[in-house]
Amino acid sequence: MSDVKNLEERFQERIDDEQKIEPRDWMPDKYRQNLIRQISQHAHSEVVGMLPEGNWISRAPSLRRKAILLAKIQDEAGHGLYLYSAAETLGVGRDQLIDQLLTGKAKYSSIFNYPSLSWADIGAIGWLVDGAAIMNQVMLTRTSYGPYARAMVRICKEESFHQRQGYEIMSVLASGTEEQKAMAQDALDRWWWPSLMMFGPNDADSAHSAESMKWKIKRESNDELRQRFVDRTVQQAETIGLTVPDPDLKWNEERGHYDFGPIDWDEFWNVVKGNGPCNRDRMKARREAHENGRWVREAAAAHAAKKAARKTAA
Ligand code: FAQ
Repeated sequence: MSDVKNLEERFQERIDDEQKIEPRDWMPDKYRQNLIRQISQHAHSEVVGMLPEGNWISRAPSLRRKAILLAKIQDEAGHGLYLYSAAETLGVGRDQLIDQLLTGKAKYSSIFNYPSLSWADIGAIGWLVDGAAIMNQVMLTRTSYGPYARAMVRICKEESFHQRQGYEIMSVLASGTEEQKAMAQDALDRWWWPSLMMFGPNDADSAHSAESMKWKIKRESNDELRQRFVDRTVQQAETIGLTVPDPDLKWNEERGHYDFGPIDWDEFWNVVKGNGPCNRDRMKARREAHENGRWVREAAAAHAAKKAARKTAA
């Protein structure tokens, strides 16, 4: 048996035995590359994901709502940082990852290419987008790569607070005036289908799933997680008197799940390829932020170099 085959078999045994893989452990190159891809796209999503909500900081309806929204958005920045750090443990530089985002080589979640048009959208983002994010990320607290799994534990705790604050905004609006209720319903109508798309293509069309499941990077499939999200969220909508915008939605007694209508995959791929309503704006905002932060990075690097030189001289 060749050495690499031997190593690969031992690696798979460790995965099957539920051992965590740590940065200095041997791993197949494809495992490393798959993780760098997923973790960095996840990090980019957290950072780009600040933009739709950032749009409402100055227009939050009260000081309390503004403080909560600011804290939530800062949490997302923190998630991006933990995730970039986790990706760096795999031997890739942060500059390289950011460059991949800014040049359009790396993806970020399709959901952040939709506009936040009203205050109710901030409720819908917390309720549905963070709700979908947690549904997917709870399994990632048990992912096989140690640094990613550990980052996800804290992220999930924070996402859970985000989901509740979004649902609370929606429930206050839904029990308010007719106009407020209509605003909440309109936000649900616009964010529902894009939220279902967040889970990625159907299992049959998911390029990475087979390998990611074998290596326990993912532990549940895109469709399983999407179904769980639908089952849970439909009941939450009913509780606050809102209607999920899907005429085909129906409880299926036999399956013990809701059946739901077809997802518009053309829309999904169109958004992923850069043609969603806000893709260009999002990338422009990120590129400008990167340029505007250049002097801070340069000053920090100069400071670090001076400190290191002083240490060597001492
Ligand atoms: N958008 O083979 P699969 C958040 C791509 S965080 C764009 O099924 P995989 C927090 C996929 O990359 C939200 N692209 O891929 C927050 C692949 O392309 P590639 C992000 C998508 O990786 C809340 C291709 O399609 N969460 O929301 C999407 O096995 C509020 C084939 O797909 C994570 O990143 C999509 N929706 O499964 C922040 C969680 N779906 O790379 C602010 C970690 C798929 O070959 C405010 N990631 N693609 O070029 C994962 O769990 C997985 O990567 C999946 C996709 C499940 C997203």
